[in-house]
Amino acid sequence: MSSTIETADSLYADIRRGQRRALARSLSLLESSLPADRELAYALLERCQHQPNPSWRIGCTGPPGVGKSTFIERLGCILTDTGRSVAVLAVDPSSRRSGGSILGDKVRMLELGQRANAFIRPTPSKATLGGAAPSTRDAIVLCEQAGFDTIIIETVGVGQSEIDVATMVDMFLLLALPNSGDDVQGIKRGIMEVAHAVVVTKSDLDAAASKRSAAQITSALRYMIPTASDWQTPVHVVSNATGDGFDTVIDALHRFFDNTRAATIDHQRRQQRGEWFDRVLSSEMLQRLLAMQEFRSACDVAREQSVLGRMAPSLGVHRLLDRIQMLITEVQ
Ligand SMILES: Nc1nc2c(ncn2[C@@H]2O[C@H](COP(=O)(O)OP(=O)(O)O)[C@@H](O)[C@H]2O)c(=O)[nH]1
Ligand SMILES: [Mg+2]
Repeated sequence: MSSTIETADSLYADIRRGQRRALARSLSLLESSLPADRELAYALLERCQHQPNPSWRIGCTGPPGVGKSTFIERLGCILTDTGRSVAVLAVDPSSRRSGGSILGDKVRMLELGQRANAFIRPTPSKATLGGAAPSTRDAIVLCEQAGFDTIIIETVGVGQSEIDVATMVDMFLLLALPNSGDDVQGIKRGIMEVAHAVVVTKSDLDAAASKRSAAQITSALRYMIPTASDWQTPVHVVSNATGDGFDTVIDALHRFFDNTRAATIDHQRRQQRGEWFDRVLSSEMLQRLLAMQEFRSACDVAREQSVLGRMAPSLGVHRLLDRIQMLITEVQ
């Protein structure tokens, strides 16, 4: 135990000194499921200090191939040029299978990755809690402790995971492809509703198609519930290849973080932390209980009764939990 404390102390000190290797190692600890690593990760989180100046937490979503990585690379370079320090947490859908295909993203963010005030980190996506690994929320905190004032999260372009990322950032960007059709490219309403800005990419390919898309999205947004009462979701048209349109995106970031939402971000983060607490509580509680042999056996017995039709499943669970509650009360 004391060696855990010592290691956590020195690791945390190295993170605060801005040592990339220490930060990378800490993020690996967060992702690890080994008990010793988890202990150390928690010891690190215990040491994290409140950051007086809130960072910019930006989420970036959109279908595969829309240009998220390329967009983040360019945006990150512009932001580091203006003195910000940028950490990118990329979520790679295939890393679980191949164990290393994130290389593709790393290569694409080559320029940003070389900057002194940037840090790029692939995050393995664990299936259980959506496209961003459960550890991503803690990873954000550690990057901030390391001094990064801008955290950008790239998400996988599928379903629920996109919405999940929206609950861990301040500003959520949705990237969309230019299209020539007359529908809103099947972008799911739920995602549009949580986006703080929509960015149509690849305007260098067909400027007219990009404009058309932007107009369609703008009109679709009119019929949706606004993300926040004081913020109107802008629709930008950019080229990640040439950099066209990025000035409007940067302008929107400043309006969002410096003016409009500055007062409410703290409140929003409190709410996010509360909701995250509830989610971790319900998932961890079950895991811990199931790891206890007595509970597991009682659970198996009650389940079997339900399977055999001797007891309604709802009743089985109810009786089981009644017994647990009685046991806890007796111990007290
Ligand atoms: N012409 C053009 N190609 C782009 C643009 N943005 C991205 N791409 C290309 O689109 C492909 C997918 O980009 P990537 O950033 O990996 O998309 P992601 O899957 O959303 O991260 C790559 O080959 C990029 O070079 C753009 O603005 N213009
Ligand atoms: Mg990508």
